[in-house]
Amino acid sequence: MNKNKIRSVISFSVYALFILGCYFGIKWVGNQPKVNGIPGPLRNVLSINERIFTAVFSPAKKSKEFGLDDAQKRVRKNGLVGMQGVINDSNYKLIVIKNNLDTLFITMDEIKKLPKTEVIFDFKCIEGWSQVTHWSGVKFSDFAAHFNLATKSGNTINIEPNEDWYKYAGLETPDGKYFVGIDMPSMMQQQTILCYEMNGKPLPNLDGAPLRLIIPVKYGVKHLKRIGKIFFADEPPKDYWAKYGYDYFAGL
Ligand SMILES: Nc1nc2c(c(=O)[nH]1)N[C@H]1C(S)=C(S)[C@@H](COP(=O)(O)O)O[C@H]1N2
Ligand SMILES: [Mo]
Repeated sequence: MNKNKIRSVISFSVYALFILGCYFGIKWVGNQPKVNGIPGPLRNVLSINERIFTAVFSPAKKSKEFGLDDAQKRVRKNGLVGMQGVINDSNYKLIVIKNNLDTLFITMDEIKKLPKTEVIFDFKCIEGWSQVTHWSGVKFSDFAAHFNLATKSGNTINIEPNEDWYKYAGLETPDGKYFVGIDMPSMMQQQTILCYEMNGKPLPNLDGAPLRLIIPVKYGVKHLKRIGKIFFADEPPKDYWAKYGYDYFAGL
């Protein structure tokens, strides 16, 4: 064989080995035990992402905000899981499980008495669309400080990440059909709000009335509409879309 032929044989073999490697590699990943709906090795990549994000995440860092004129007047209504029927302020109480011994039932009047903040940001859905939208409500960190939530001591004074914090908050619709789990640093971030107004007006039913989560550091999937219950845990609470293989952290 001349030099050129040898070169062709070598490059063909390398190529063939590469293809075989890919084939068996993908097969191997696909055959690994599933963790939360996707093969373990892929889940590990997502978990590593989550660890890196969490390590560099600071609640002091803000998502980009926009002006009033940038905000869409016609806001998309996307996910409708857990949104059957209508709930008014008057027949609503937010259930907050502080810990095993203590559950609060909080009215919209109590929530609206707390300082109001607004946020105008680029709302991004994992499906690919985004729009600048305008929301108002109470900062979750103010709400937590007022009712002494999210901490094991039941004395919520420090909004910087600390050992006293539970690691996660879990939120669910009143019917329990849609649910999310969120890491506490993102929950306590200063732009995360329990929201009851959109474009300066009471939140329309399908946008999440009477109360929804707005959390600009996360993709849309985490912005739970119509909050029925909030609880705290050190283990990741169940999460609707993570169950189908989406990234649990869903950070931006
Ligand atoms: N209760 C409830 N909240 C939900 C969903 C849902 O299906 N049910 N979908 C989520 C998803 S995927 C997105 S993108 C946003 C959409 O919010 P919007 O309808 O206000 O645009 O809501 C989130 N919150
Ligand atoms: Mo979404």
